Amino acid sequence: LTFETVYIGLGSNLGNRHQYLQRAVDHLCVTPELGVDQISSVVESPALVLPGSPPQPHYLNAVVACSTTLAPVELLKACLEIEEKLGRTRSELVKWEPRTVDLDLLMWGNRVMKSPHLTLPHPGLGRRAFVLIPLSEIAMDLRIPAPFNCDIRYLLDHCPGIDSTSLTPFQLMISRSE
Ligand code: PH2
Ligand code: MG
Ligand code: MG
Repeated sequence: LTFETVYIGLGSNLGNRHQYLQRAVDHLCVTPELGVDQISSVVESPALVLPGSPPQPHYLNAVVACSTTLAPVELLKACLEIEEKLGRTRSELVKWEPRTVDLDLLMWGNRVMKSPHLTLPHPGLGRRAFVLIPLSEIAMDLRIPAPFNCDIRYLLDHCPGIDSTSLTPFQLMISRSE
């Protein structure tokens, strides 16, 4: 059985944002064939919105490192199920609506893939301070494969929005069931 190290980005900008992130972690912790190994700090940033769309509440974001035997698409499905359990709704028309919780598969080992439903590594990873800051905290030496082909530090050094992304005192805990 091979365990892959995977990184999942968590985000929330609706309702009790901290509680939604913790509940997402709790659901990951009880997901079969998956263990949560590390959790980053929680950062806050203005919502990145598509050009021309109305402003949105600020986001809390964090990144978790997990070990799993789930294949990429199985893991994606598990993440979508957690979003659904936590009241996430998706509009057919509007992309990037405010959401209770968002779980994004950032990296699955060093797998590179592009399909209509899943691209690895996550295509937005290099331009998102709210991903790179927490990710670098738990995986500073991580090398990101194609099309990035560089390490986290390089991406951080070239990322916009660093100054508008701040650490918060919120903490997320790995829930251990006896
Ligand atoms: N996620 C989005 C769109 N915009 N902005 C911030 N600050 N954080 C996010 O997680 C985020 C966003 C789409 O998933
Ligand atoms: Mg997202
Ligand atoms: Mg998403």
